[in-house]
Amino acid sequence: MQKKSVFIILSFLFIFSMPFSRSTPNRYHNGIPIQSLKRECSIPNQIILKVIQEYSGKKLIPRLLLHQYGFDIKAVRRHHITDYFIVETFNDCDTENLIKNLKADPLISDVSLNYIASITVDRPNDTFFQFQYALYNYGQVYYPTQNKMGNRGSDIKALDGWDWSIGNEDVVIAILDTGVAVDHEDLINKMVPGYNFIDDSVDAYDDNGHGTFVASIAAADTNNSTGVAGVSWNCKIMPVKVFDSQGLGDYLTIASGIRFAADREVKILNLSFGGESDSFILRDACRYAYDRGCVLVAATGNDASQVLYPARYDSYCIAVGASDAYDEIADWSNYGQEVDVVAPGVDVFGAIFSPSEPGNLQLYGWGSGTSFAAPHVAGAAALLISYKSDLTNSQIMNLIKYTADDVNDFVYPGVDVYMGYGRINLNTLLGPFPLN
Ligand SMILES: [Ca+2]
Ligand SMILES: [Ca+2]
Ligand SMILES: [Ca+2]
Repeated sequence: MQKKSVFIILSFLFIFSMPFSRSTPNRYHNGIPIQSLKRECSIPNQIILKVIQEYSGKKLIPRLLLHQYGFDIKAVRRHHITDYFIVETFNDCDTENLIKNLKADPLISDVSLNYIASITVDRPNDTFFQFQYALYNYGQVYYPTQNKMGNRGSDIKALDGWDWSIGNEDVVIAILDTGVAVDHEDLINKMVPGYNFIDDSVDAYDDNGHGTFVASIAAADTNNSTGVAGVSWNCKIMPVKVFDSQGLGDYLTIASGIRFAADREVKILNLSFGGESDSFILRDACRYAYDRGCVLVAATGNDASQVLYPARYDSYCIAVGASDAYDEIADWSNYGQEVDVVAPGVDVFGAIFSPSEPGNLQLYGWGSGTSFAAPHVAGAAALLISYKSDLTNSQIMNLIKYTADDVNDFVYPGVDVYMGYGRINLNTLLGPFPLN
C-alpha cells in the first residue's frame, strides 16, 4: 500500500490560511469537560421566579418584589408563556444572596438562574481541522494548494458521533505498521508501549512515515489546539512495528505482531497493509486475535484488483476501501464481495513523519490510500467500545457495517463489491439505533 501513498509534506510556513477562529470558548459538552475555561453558564443579571399558586398571575407581584428587594432589582416582568417572573438585576447585585432571600420569601415557590444549554458538539480546536473533510465536510477547501473542495456531508459524521463518545483512555488501538514517531507533537500523549518485530526491540519508532500517518488518523491528540483531530479523541495507540523502512514485512513477522497485540488486551488492531497470497501464517494470526475478542480492521488495497489479505479474511477482518470528498469510491480501491465498508482515503490529512527530517515533529500533510481509510474505521470501533464496552467483536463489526450509509445507492443499491455496505457513519454507529 506504500506505492500509491502519496505524501505531500507541508511545513507550517506554507500554511497562511489559518483555521477558523472561534468566538465561543472551546469545550465539548458530553458530560466531560475538555477544557475548564470559564464561561457564562446562565444569562447574566437574570433570575427566574415561580410564584406560589395564589399569587401567580397577579399584577402586584412586580411591585411587591421591587419594594422588598429594590436595592438589587432593576425590573420584574412576567414571561408570556410560562407565567414565571423574570427578574433583572444590576451588574453589582449579590445574586447568590438575593436568590437565598427570594427562596425564603413566602410569595415565591421556586427560584432559578436562567441556565444556558447548547447544542452538544463544538468542532475540536485542532489547527488543521478544516483540512479534515473526512471528519467534517461542509464543502470547504480542504486542500488549499490544489484548491480542492468536497461535497457537504461527504464525511463520517464525526461531529455528531462525538456527541455520544469521544473515547476512553483505556481503549488501545494497535497500529501494525512501520512504527510510530512516538514523540510527534500530536501523538506524544497518546502512546502506550509497543514492540519492534523488525529489530526485536522495544523501540517501535517509525522509519518510514506510514505508521505515524495511520496512527494520527485513528487517534491523534484531539482538541489540543495543535495539528489534527483523531477519530477517537482519548483512545491510546500501541505501535507494533512489523514493516521495515521500505514498507515491507513478511507474514511471519506480521503474525508475531498480531499475536503480540492480541495478548496485550488490545481491543482494536489496525492493519493498513495487504499481501496477495493466502497463508495459514497470516490466517492463523487473524483467527487468534479474533478469538481473543479483537476487532481487526484491514485495508483492501490500492491497485483496483481483488481484495488483499488479511482484509480478504471475511470471518476475522472488517475490510475497508477508500472513498473521497464526494462520497465516491477511489478508482484504485480494491473490490470484491469481501469489501465491508469504505471510509475517506483520498487526500486525507494527518501527521507526517519524514525520516529525512527526524527532528521535525510538527509536520502534517495529505495522503491517499486504503491504508488511510482503515484507521477511520479503527477509530470508530474504539469509540464504540469506549461507549458500549459489552459488545463483542462480531457485534462491533456488524454495527459498523449495518450503520454505514449506502452512498452509491443510485448506481449500486444495497451491498455492493465496491463499497460493501457503504461509507461509515459515526452518528448512526454510536447513537440510538432506530429499529425498522
Ligand atoms: Ca491535535
Ligand atoms: Ca469482509
Ligand atoms: Ca451500495
